[in-house]
Amino acid sequence: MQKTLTQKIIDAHIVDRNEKECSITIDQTLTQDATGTMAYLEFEAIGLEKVRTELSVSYVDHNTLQSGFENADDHRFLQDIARKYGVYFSRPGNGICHQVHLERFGIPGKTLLGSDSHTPTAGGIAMLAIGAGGLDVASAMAGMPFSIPKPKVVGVILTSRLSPWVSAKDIILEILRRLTVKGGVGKIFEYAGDGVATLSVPERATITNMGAELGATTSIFPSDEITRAFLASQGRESVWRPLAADDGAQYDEIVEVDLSKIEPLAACPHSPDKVVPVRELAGKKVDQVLVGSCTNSSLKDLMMTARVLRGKTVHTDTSLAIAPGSRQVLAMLAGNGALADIISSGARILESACGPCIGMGQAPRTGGVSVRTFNRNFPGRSGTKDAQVYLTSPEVAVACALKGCFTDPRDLGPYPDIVLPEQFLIDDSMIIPPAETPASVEIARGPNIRPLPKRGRMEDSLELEVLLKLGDNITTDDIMPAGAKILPLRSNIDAISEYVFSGIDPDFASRAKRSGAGCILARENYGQGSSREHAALAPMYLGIKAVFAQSFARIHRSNLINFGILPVIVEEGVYDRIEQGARVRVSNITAALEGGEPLEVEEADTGERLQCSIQVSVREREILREGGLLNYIKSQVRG
Ligand code: MIC
Ligand code: SF4
Repeated sequence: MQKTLTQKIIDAHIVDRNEKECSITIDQTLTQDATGTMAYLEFEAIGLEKVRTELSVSYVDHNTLQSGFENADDHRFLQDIARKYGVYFSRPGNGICHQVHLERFGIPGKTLLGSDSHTPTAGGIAMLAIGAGGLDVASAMAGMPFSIPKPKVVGVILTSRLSPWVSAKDIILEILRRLTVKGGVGKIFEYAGDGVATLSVPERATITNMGAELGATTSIFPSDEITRAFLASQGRESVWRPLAADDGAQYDEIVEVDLSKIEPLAACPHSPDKVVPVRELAGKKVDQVLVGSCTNSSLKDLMMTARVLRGKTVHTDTSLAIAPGSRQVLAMLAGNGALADIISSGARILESACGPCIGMGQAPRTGGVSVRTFNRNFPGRSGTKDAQVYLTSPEVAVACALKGCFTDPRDLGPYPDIVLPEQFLIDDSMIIPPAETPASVEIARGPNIRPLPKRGRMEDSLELEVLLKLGDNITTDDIMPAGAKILPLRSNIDAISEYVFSGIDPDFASRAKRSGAGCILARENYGQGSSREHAALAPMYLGIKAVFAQSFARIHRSNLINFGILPVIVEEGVYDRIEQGARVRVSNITAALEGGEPLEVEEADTGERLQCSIQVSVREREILREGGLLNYIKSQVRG
């Protein structure tokens, strides 16, 4: 039978499959600092001496603003723990995890699990690369297989080629426009068609990166001569191998995209799927432009930006800041003179890190319009509650920076001719290998690194107060906000839990604590966005025992299960019947988890039955019964 590329990689890694899930072995893992401290504390709690993967890398790219001791303490902890447990450590300043991984470590055909939702970036070089919570990554580092809901494989057939000034970002924005932020749930997007050969690896990576915004499990491109040239440019041609779907392979769904028909696009506030052509926004004043993030800060993106800026000055009313995705990119821009063009234009140079993408600086002015080459524009994520954040390509962004208003970049004249070198600058001196004598490595733990909170076994019945009633597409930024003030508390659950839902309801944490046992009610796609397990762990710490929703985003749903929070599906009509402040009684939990019997849910005051169910795999039931993944893994690893 002809196979898709996805099927081939899954088959080569399969451990177990059933109707609902497939479990695969994980070759490589990556963590970043904001999720990594927890992931390594969890790995330590599992109790192994060394990681059991082919390669594990720990990056520091999120919490790089050191306005107190917390982040620096975390960096030290991460460096020590990496050396001790057999993990490579990419130092702060070396770049954003996804970009550095693509450049220095990714291998076509391998599996990668990362504690960051944009891990699918590595799909740009034909890896099956999946984002997950820290505990899932810790478990993969311990050599355990990773389970994904049995995916539907969507064939995205690209035909023709992009017009000048239209770029890879516009392709994924077009797909988001058509399919929305819920459109990819439970699916893997596999790219094919003659348009693939017109896209470089970093362009493919822009697309697979932002496939996360579709809610997709992952996205993947074939490995071809372009992949080979990319790996050769990184001095890594030896890991290349050709990989593609078989001719005639059947996809579950097909999406066709004629690249020549796409025009410059922008995602409007406050969702990556609110996409319109830039020309519809033309003339609207822009206060701030940011170029960077794991979506759009490759050498090509920044060379184009530099060429457009050459000899010009940023508009008087607009601030432009640029964060190159990796130290390799920054060093090459410095070496070839492009950095001088950028500096001369008045752009502000930021370090090679996530920076403003995660609210670490550069918050826009009150009500400001910010044009960003990033992947998320959820409300408040920029650090300014009422900012209007638009997501675009670097081409659109630089046009806006020069003109001070939304500008279709096609109005800038001919597209600059950019030739990238065949050989990139290779300098891995900021990547520290594991220690040769791990026993001698002492791990420094600053006062901000607190022990992991624990949860006991699952109760058989619960009476819960509905602490918050929410709508559709609640993001993990809503649940557990990030930004320069809150992010440094990622290793301190006691402190960070004070901020759960703080942007929506500042009283939430104290109400939850008072209540003792609570739940949340929402509609579709609850928990979309990031992989941060803090969006489950901190609510768990506050006594949240269940989330009632019509549907859940994949990673967040797993995180809830991993921390012993019941993801309860509410049937049509139930949402309208329950109000905030109501009490619900959940019973028969043990039987529902052990024997798959129905969960019994009723309104505590009236005794009226509510149509709810718990739809989990056999493995997930076992995890929930234990009260979370950590207890479950410990028993497995010991056995
Ligand atoms: C994000 O883009 O939201 C983040 C910050 O990279 C998160 C991870 C985190 O919250 O630490 C993600 O995408 O998973
Ligand atoms: Fe970092 Fe932003 Fe990418 Fe998340 S989306 S990994 S915060 S650059």
